Amino acid sequence: MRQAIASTNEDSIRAKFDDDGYVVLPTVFNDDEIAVMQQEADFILDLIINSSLFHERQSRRLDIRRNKTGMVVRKIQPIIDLSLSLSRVSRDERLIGVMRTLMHDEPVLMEEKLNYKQPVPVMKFFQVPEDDDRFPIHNDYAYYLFNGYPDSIISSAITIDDCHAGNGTILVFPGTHRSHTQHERVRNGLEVRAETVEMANAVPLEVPAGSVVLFHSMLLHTSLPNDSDGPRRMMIYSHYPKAANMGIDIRNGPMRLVESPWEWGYLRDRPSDWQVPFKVDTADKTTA
Ligand SMILES: O=C(O)CCC(=O)C(=O)O
Ligand SMILES: [Fe+2]
Repeated sequence: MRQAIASTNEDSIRAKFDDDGYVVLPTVFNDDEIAVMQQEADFILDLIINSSLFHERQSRRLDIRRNKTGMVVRKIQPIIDLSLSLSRVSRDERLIGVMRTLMHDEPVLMEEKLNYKQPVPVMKFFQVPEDDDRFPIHNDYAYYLFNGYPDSIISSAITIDDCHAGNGTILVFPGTHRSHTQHERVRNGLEVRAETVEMANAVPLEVPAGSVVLFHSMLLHTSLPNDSDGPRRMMIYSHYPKAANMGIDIRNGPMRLVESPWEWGYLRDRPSDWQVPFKVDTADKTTA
């Protein structure tokens, strides 16, 4: 497999993005900022799982799976209405400035998610079929197409843990962003046909916590299950160029409206002696 190469100045960032469809900006966020992101990720995980258990109703924000070893939280989406710090990150000039250069326009947030790939104890309440935390080979534009969104959307993945082949980091297929690849519907979403790509051309994003990886919406990517015993957390924000005039929070707004009363209900109504059933356990397993 090839190595992901980091870029640091504007010309090389643009050249790399244009050539390969992605660019790595290593350690943009410092250790203190990473620690805050980790605390926020823990807070959101605690809130979403415990409020689901409290109400005996699974939050629609939660993507949780039963795998061979137990359970794994694959993703929580959307999330910035639950965390002031992670909301601020979506507007951070260190992200927005580079995107503005690449888009030639003002980036506007379209959606955001926190991909945890975090092992959790088996909780019988969550009735989910056996599955794992991989993401099939796809580009994000295949999803945007359904809504008629433009291919000029750029996603930025911010690593909250060190990411490497052993914990299910993202694998990208450089250069595949130049045209859209046909997808097929599979159990987990959308996927390209296996013969479309050579796995030998996949580049693992082996990057430390606090890095930013900017992706073109048509770049093919995938990830394998996280085989480590700690989480592999990445925030992924997607921004559109203002000229595309897509409105505010079209994709996730309705979900926030449905879910937030359940979360407020949990925070306000749980008895003070209620034994919290789920405790986040990342203490000595995070890799930042
Ligand atoms: O987090 C990952 O490994 C991949 C995520 C991804 O491709 C997506 O959420 O669209
Ligand atoms: Fe994706």
